[in-house]
Amino acid sequence: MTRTFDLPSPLYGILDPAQCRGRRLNTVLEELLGSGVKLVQLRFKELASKEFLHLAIQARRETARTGCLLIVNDRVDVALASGADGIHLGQEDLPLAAARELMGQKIIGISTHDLAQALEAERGGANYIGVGPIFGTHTKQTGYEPRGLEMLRQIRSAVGLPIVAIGGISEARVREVWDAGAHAAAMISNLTGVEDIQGTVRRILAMAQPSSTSSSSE
Ligand code: TZP
Ligand code: MG
Repeated sequence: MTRTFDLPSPLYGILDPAQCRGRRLNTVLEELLGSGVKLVQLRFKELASKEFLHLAIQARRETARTGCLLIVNDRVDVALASGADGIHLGQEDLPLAAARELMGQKIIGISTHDLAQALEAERGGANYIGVGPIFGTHTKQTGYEPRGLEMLRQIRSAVGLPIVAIGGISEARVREVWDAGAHAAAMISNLTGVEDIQGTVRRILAMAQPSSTSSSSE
């Protein structure tokens, strides 16, 4: 299948109000953007639609200023109404084919937890896949045991789509997931929940080697 999209960055920042240590979402987003994050997802599980859209429109404005891609979790309606670049969907969310009808050429990312799901997402025309949880995490009750780096390697060798590893990834372990084949590492608590967000982002981006990011060498 022809690849339609390359991730713009080896770091995928996910903004979840429950993981921001009580800091304002706009403040955390500013810190992410100010330190060079080029791929951000809004993951607002508990927010009313009106508030979600309001924040997504603000985030759209800010991300557009810095050339950062904006992905909305779960809510195709909010993604479209805010002008976001794409949507991220789990296995229980709107099916990929239905989302594609609505999203047109915009980015669709699909969470996957094993090789079969990863291949199905590729066949269905996803633009990238999330793979996880790689390590143990307290941020989400995933219902899955940590998948580990071996599954990441297996999926990387079988699937041509850009791969985003997720689940328990910290600054100390980010290199492991890149080395195992992830084009980007998605981070929530160890990114927006740390004291020094900007320093953390800068160190992670500095660690990224061109050969481990996206498909520039493929
Ligand atoms: N999907 C699989 S694990 C996870 C999601 C949304 C949570 C990852 O959060 P953290 O804090 O980076 O472990
Ligand atoms: Mg979901």
